Amino acid sequence: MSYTIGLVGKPSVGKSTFFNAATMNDVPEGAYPFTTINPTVGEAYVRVDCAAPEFGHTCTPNHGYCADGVRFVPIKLVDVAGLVPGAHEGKGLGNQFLTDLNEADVLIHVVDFTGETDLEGEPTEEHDPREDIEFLEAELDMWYLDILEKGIERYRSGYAGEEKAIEADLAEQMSAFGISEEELKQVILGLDLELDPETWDAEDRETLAREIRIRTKPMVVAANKADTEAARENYAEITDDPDYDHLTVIPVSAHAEKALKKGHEADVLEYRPGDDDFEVTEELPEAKRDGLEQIREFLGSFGETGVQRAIETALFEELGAIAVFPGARKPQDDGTFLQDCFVFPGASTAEEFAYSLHTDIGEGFLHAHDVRSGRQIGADTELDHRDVIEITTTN
Ligand SMILES: Nc1nc2c(ncn2[C@@H]2O[C@H](COP(=O)(O)OP(=O)(O)OP(=O)(O)O)[C@@H](O)[C@H]2O)c(=O)[nH]1
Ligand SMILES: [Mg+2]
Repeated sequence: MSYTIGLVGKPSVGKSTFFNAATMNDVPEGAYPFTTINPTVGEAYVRVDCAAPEFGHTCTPNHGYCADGVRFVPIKLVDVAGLVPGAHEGKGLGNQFLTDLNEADVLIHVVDFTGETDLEGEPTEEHDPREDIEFLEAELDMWYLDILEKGIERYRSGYAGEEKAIEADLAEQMSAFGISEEELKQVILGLDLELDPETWDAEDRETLAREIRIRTKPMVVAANKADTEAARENYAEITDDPDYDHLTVIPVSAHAEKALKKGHEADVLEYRPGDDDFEVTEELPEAKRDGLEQIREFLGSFGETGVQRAIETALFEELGAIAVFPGARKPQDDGTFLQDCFVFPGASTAEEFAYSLHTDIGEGFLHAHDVRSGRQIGADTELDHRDVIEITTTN
């Protein structure tokens, strides 16, 4: 399986710039709203400390790449059109692209922290980025509520005479949310609601829609344009505001990440995505040098450009995913080593891991070994991040 991360936010916040920086694509960027209309899916990466050096080996990745002991494991990133207030009623480009976001397992909300764009993405001054955070959550909630209302409507019209469990039927109607029957039941009961839509009033339905949204679309905030003074001031203020403690806010400069990656590609500097420094390897004109020194200062104060951190925080912390290496206790004859590194749900068991590799491997599961310790582990053992696991099957 592969995870998809969706970039959301109002127009002109830097979603496409972030996307290009992370995936080295070239989708149009512009200081005017709705530069992006159609969604683009690209390959970005999450960093995982490679396990190969612990075995005195270098790895041979099938997907992504490895740079000085850091595996860059591919994941999908989606860039969509900007979202404006009222999108769920068709404002701006409407909510067609919300449907594109349905595929996303987790969201990065890109926010222009300079305060220099209004809620429609038009230039302004001293706009409070907190409003962006509020509006986006509200807009997503209304989109969820629309789907929930439709699900309830369909459930009502189809229910008569059916013997199916109520939550099974409701979960089916709400499959657009990507929520399982069991999860839906938990959410409903967790809110002290009955398993019967007829008993829910308007407020219950709103609360339920919001709860389903929070469960199915975890989110981090990328405080973008942090290379500007204005954005840094807002970042300091908002991360100090106790009302926003529940959010994970990561300072980001999509511009800086893009400049460093382009420089690396053009062989004028050496930079590994997510690192806290880089090395200029060519003579450069003064203006370029100055620009790079400013980026170096930024890295000095924030530790990195924030693009990698935002992606990894979304996947590993908000979503709780883990990365596991399928391995073998004996060396492979063909000289390959740790070819794969898979990202999948945290708390997965050895058997679930086997199934995620292939149904046949899952079905034939006999036992597994932790390759580091050589110890045998059972089917129900929960795996940890960076485990190296060998599966033995009956076939
Ligand atoms: N200073 C600064 N400007 C940025 C950064 N990222 C993006 N921008 C600028 O912000 C403007 C909008 O960038 P886009 O990437 O087109 O924004 P978007 O969110 O994709 O916009 P829509 O497609 O219209 O929704 C452009 O002028 C970018 O150059 C950044 O990290 N720092
Ligand atoms: Mg765009």
